[in-house]
Amino acid sequence: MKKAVIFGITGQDGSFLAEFLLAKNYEVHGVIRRSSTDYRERIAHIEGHPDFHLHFGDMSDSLGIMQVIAKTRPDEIYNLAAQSHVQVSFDSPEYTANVDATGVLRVLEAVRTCGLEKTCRIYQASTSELYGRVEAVPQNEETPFHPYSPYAVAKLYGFWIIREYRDAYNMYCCNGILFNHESERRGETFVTRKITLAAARIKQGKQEKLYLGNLSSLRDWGYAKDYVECMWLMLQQERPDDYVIATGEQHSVREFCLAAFREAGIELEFRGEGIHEQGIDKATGKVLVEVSPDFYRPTDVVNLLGDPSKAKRQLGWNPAKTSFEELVRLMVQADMAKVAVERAGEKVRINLEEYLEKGIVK
Ligand code: NAP
Ligand code: F7E
Repeated sequence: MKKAVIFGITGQDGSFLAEFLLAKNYEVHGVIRRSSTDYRERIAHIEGHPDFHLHFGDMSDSLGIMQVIAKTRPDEIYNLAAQSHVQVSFDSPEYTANVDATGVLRVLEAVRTCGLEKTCRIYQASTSELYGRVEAVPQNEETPFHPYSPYAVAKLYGFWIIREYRDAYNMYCCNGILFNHESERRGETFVTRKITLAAARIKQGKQEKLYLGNLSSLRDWGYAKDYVECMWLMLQQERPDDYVIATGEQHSVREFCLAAFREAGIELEFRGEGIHEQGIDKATGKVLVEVSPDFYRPTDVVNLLGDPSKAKRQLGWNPAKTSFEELVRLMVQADMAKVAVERAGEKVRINLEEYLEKGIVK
């Protein structure tokens, strides 16, 4: 039985990856940090599984990381832990650097200190944000990086320290350069989930309006559940390497909005420009979407489109498993169901098992 440690187990990707590895008969060890509130809803349904274990640890704490690795002596480590919100990184740049940059180094050094550098394979959650102020479209493994936020600059360190340890110590370390991937478990302040939740709440009369930032920003959005398979595939190859994971299809925030509201039963049309642009309900003439400068970033990444040819060729991965339309549909349907049982002003836990049974969530 293989043993895996997942840093970032409580996040969107961590929860999908844990399910994926348990289905492959791994012993899965997740690292969580202490919090005064319940933040384990994404993994609540697998807690209690005989091969699933949790440990306390924080990416800013070398000793904690070392202890988890020494205790578990894993075959594979997936480092998904990060302060992952780009806008937040402008407000907390030092913390973001500590967790997203130095945190990666702490994991690598812990593996060496425990004498596991010859046996333990490491996956690092790198990101399309590294392309930042893009120098070519589409982006592949050869495209130069131009990070354009404190988050991306921190992740650039993570990318290069993984490469360095691969070369210097011959360790099996890989970077997955993942483009945006979303799901019904996506954090509620990322733009896709913010839109699907708002579409569901507006449709059900529980919200008046949605305020967004740059509607013209372009992203290559995939389904998170499809992407965790690549993380695992990268660690099963003969040699370690870095891979772009993307769908190869691009849409704007505006297009995502139109598709999500349509799925919720509202036909929108956008009128106006820049800060004055509005999304109007065609049936009623009501303004449902407005632009707010609060959601503009000091520097924004606006043209991401990935070329997943290498992952397709070398990992045998299918980037077209879940289409853009299916992704929007599954997110909106999950939020319509969630909002239906939500009382005004109260957040309700998503009962994923129930949703799975009803086929609302794949
Ligand atoms: P997410 O939902 O924000 O999850 C981040 C995880 O990291 C959570 O489990 C969080 O724990 C944990 N974490 C944050 N700070 C930590 C700390 N100081 N110590 C220990 N754990 C900490 O992110 P995601 O969407 O699953 O993304 C997973 C990884 O891929 C991240 O590294 C992200 O930067 C990267 N990435 C994401 C995308 C994407 O589109 N989703 C694309 C490319 C790369 P709490 O629950 O306690 O906050
Ligand atoms: O923004 C624009 C915003 O916050 C996407 C993280 O997982 O993917 C994610 O980072 C775009 C940006 O994701 C709003 O300006 C407009 O251009 O959903 P997001 P992100 O910044 O791309 C990458 C690959 C990661 O690595 C990160 O960890 O949408 N946008 N209006 C908005 N964004 C937000 N959040 N909220 C708005 O109201």
